[in-house]
Amino acid sequence: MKILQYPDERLHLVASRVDVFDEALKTLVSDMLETMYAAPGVGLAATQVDVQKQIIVTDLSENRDKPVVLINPEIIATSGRSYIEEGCLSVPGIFESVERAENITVSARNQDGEPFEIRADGLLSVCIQHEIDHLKGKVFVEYLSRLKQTRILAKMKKLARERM
Ligand code: GNR
Ligand code: NI
Repeated sequence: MKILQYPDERLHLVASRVDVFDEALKTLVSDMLETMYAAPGVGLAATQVDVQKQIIVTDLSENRDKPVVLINPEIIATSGRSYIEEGCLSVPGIFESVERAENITVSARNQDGEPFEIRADGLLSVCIQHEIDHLKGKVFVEYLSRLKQTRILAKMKKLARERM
């Protein structure tokens, strides 16, 4: 699938909850995983592939064989603060740290519609918070200073020109 590039306005659309867990959803999840592995990235939100549904895929395993699929994710508890340098497949070449919760508990469903809870810390915690932001239409660079955002926009526009 094609990954939208910042500042594409579709990155600001808000995703809707998934209420039908059918074969089409499984196909979409598997296409998203393939897109994330090919990129390569450690996470991908449906928003980034122009699908306005609350679907996140991640895989932080070394062998890239332990996907975690989070549908309709909700952060139900947080603690602590962490600053980890983040990157984003929709904002290539930009790496900046952002304030996040250190530990999170998330409730979600898998692609079969089964509910589960996951407790995350470290990079997985940051990654899930980064992906949930995408579902709300928020890109991590929007936490940065105006000056940094202006510089990033200029860089992205230059990249877009070079792609043409
Ligand atoms: O591949 C990715 N790496 C990453 C590194 C630190 C914090 C978050 C991420 S997510 C990112 C993939 C992406 O853009 N997901 O939306
Ligand atoms: Ni991202």
